[in-house]
Amino acid sequence: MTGGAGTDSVVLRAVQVGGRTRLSLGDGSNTVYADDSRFAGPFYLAGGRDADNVYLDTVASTTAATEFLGPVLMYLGAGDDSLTLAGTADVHQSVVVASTFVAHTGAGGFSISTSSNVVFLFGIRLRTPL
Ligand SMILES: [Ca+2]
Repeated sequence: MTGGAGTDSVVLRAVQVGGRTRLSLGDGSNTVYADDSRFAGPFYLAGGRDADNVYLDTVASTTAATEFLGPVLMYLGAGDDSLTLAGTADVHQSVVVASTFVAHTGAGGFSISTSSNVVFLFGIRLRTPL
């Protein structure tokens, strides 16, 4: 999926991706929601300049987690970016990561929010190099 220079909003709800997921959203303020979804292959997300906000399994009152079985790589680019991993209202606001999870942030601010419902299998940790 490729977005242009304008504002892009991507909502993935109960999506099952068997292969590679690639979201190249370009400049402009981009927002990505993924809930109750399963990404079996590598997950790549690139935002350009401007603010990018990524919400992974933050919708309450669902019955499933969001699972990343392959490596996750995000380039959020310049601008004030945020990454929210799971909500706190119920246990099904949950993110399961089975491989690596790397988020690169560019110039500008970056905030990350996680909850206890984030599970990194095999001792993998979230890494956010600047
Ligand atoms: Ca959920």
